[in-house]
Amino acid sequence: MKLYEHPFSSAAFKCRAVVHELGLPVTLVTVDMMKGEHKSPEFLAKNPNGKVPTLVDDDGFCVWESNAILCYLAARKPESGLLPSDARGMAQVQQWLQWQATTFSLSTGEVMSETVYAKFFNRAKDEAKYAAGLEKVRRDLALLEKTLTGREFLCGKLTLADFSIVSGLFLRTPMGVDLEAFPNVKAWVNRMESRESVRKSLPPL
Ligand SMILES: N[C@@H](CCC(=O)N[C@@H](CS)C(=O)NCC(=O)O)C(=O)O
Repeated sequence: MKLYEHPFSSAAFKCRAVVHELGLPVTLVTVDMMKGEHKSPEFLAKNPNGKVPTLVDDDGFCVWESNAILCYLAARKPESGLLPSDARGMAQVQQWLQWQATTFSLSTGEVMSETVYAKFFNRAKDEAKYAAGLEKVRRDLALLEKTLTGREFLCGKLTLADFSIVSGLFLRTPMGVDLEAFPNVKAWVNRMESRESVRKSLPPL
């Protein structure tokens, strides 16, 4: 399998972490986004959205959207328990994957846009947009804080939900996101970032 990705993409980061966690034979292929490789006809044939990450299996089967890629990877090793097969366990993981895609990726994306991306693209930070984004991130962190009361992981034990959601926080320092007011979240992020699979997936910052 090949994972087309970029070191600074949070969506790619979670896929790399699950690849390492499961020890799957996946070759990482960096897509040169500055050169627009992700919009080339060759890449669009794999993912018509022109985005990373994109996974291509050995027989040419393609899957895109990072949370779908996580499910495809976890299905290779069901014994890992990262994607439970019982109805309730699976629904709980899906609940968090969908919350990540529809809610947390948007709030963290707004903050990232006014910090990391603004700096990268040499554009001025819009303070009002930044403040509004940060408020939404804090709203989401409060939900995670409550969920993590008395639990080590979001669904009780380690699942795809943890990898998917923690990916929104790996750039928290340049994003100006402070976890001091969220001790359960802080402990959980530290727990996740102490895993070798996650550490190996962090980009050189
Ligand atoms: N919802 C997608 C988001 C993927 C995404 O937005 N990737 C960014 C990099 S983090 C990208 O490829 N952007 C290029 C573009 O939108 O043109 C996922 O989870 O895979």
